[in-house]
Amino acid sequence: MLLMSAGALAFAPALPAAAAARTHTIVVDKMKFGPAPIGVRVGDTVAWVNRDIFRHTATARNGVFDVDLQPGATGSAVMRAAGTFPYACRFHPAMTGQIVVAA
Ligand SMILES: [Cu+2]
Repeated sequence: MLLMSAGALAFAPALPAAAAARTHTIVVDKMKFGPAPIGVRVGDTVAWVNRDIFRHTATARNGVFDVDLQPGATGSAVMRAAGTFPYACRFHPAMTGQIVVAA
């Protein structure tokens, strides 16, 4: 209970009437994309932080984003449309993820 009210207070100033664009971070580690971010909206940025020693990409299946991720680097893409966007790494097809973007 105490924890929930503290959280609500902390979040209150971050949610203005017209939500400002935000950046959502996905960590790439041990050949896996981290969990899909929650609450992505059109205009938000998704950033992938590659903690692996391998080069990866975050490549949307429909081509709306294709982010090159050098080892240790961060790459990002702005979500320009609403929808569900499955993506994968071009070098490691078993690495998959999904971004859900709300209008
Ligand atoms: Cu990869």
